[in-house]
Amino acid sequence: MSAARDPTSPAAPGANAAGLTRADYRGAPSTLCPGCGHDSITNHLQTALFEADISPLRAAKFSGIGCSSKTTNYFMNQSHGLNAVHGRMPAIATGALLANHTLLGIGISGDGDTASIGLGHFVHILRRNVKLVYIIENNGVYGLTKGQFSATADLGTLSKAGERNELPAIDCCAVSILMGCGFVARSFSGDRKQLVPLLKAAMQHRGTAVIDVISPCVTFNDHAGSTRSYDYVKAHDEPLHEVGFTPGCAAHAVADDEGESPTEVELPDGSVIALRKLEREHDPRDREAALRLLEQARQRGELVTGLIYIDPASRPFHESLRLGATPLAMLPDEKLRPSREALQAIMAELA
Ligand SMILES: Cc1ncc(C[n+]2csc(CCOP(=O)(O)OP(=O)(O)O)c2C)c(N)n1
Ligand code: SF4
Ligand SMILES: [Mg+2]
Repeated sequence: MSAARDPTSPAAPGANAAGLTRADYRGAPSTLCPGCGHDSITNHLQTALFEADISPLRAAKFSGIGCSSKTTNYFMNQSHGLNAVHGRMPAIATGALLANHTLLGIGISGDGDTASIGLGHFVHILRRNVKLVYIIENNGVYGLTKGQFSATADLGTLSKAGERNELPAIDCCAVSILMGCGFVARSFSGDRKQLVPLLKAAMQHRGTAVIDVISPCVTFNDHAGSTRSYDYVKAHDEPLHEVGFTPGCAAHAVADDEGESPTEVELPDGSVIALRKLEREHDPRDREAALRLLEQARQRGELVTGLIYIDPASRPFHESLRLGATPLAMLPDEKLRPSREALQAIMAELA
């Protein structure tokens, strides 16, 4: 497998615009339990990266600790990658992407990694709006340490041993919206049709793009009484819309058989997210409506999936800091370090 294509050789059959095949987006073989939702997400992520013509050499993968955090090893094995301490993925990603904001950053975290031990770091990456696709592989438990409830476990859900969770869940989508995040989606690891376009849209977002993906743990949280089992999620999944994504082109609405056109959200690069309504009305550009939607879903025990909130005018952290076009990592030493004279002048002032 090679992600660095020789421009003089003809592209392989089935290659994308980067000259790469689907196989170039693979990583090491998974060591997760067969049937784990996290592996389905890896598969959909590889598809999205391939279809979006991403160059693996221009991408950086970040994760924390947990079964979910092992995911970064299972795709694009020629990309940069960094596996952080439990819950610290956002801090590591922030540093790396400030050093080079031209990389495509992909962060993979668990619900424990993000909402339990890492919540403090999560809210600050959202507040800063670092340009990063932030995928939460949410199974409601600490899978790696054998199935304790995480902070996203629903009140009243049962553990494998029959213990009842007595604490309310933290909704990572609601937290994200409240913290100013401009791309907030929820999906299901088993819904390729919804998740692949959401991932492609997230890669174009100018800021942190959170996708909270419900991802059942077949070993510790797939039993009756759990609200994260495959059966429960399939029975309660309420997709908001059919999601389409067209990269880098002008908007064009195509009416369906009933004459209804999709809602189109145009991103700054000209890409278009097309949302074809299903049962209910929801405009993801309306922040208050997005928060109301999540609160109603919580009260009714529904699992709404799709694009919940988007602000296409979102301003990424590197622009707030006015970093300029050249990444810090590429600036020569003389631009990064004060001269000996400048340092001496500062020391003299402080003396
Ligand atoms: C500082 C620290 N505390 C606790 C642990 C033990 N630990 C490892 S993974 C994990 C939870 C992982 O849960 P989650 O992020 O939901 O990932 P999953 O395994 O469910 O995919 C815990 C508590 C650790 N590695 N480091
Ligand atoms: S323990 Fe659960 S989360 Fe971890 S690999 Fe197995 S099924 Fe997946
Ligand atoms: Mg988990």
